[in-house]
Amino acid sequence: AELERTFIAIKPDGVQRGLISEIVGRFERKGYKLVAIKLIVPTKEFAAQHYDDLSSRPFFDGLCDFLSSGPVVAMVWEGQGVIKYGRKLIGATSPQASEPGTIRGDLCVQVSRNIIHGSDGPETAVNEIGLWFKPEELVSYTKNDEKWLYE
Ligand code: DAT
Ligand code: MG
Repeated sequence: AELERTFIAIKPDGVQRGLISEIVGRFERKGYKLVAIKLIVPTKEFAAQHYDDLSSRPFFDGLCDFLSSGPVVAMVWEGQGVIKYGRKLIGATSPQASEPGTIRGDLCVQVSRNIIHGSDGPETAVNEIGLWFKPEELVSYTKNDEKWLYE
């Protein structure tokens, strides 16, 4: 099947608000395959590494404090077009600009509390998967529904 993979994280606000199953369910129902998942509290230094492309932005320090403030569900999802379409499922960066029907559009209000992260392209997907997971934490398996999702 399709080996494209993306890094998706439920941020501390999504975990605290009880939205893990809601978010996992949306990726699962779409037809994507979960290949890695863990619950971790990132250090602030780790958060800064994850968001290093935003280090010059005024909200950077608050963003890193927030990401490291509690448990995060780190995941890798696999499937055809999952990087780009995963971003579509998530919605725009600001929940105020996210369409209804998207995760951020349906489930949150403020840009700095937007509950989920998703890789924004093939290169960041590879980098973020490598930052958050060891290779042996990625599980390759055949899922029963693949023959119904892909021809
Ligand atoms: P995205 O998470 O949609 O990829 P991004 O990479 O531009 O967005 O920014 C990363 C996170 O930083 C974003 O999810 C929430 C936070 N953020 C972005 N713009 C912000 C702003 N203007 N004020 C506060 N936080 C912001
Ligand atoms: Mg981003």
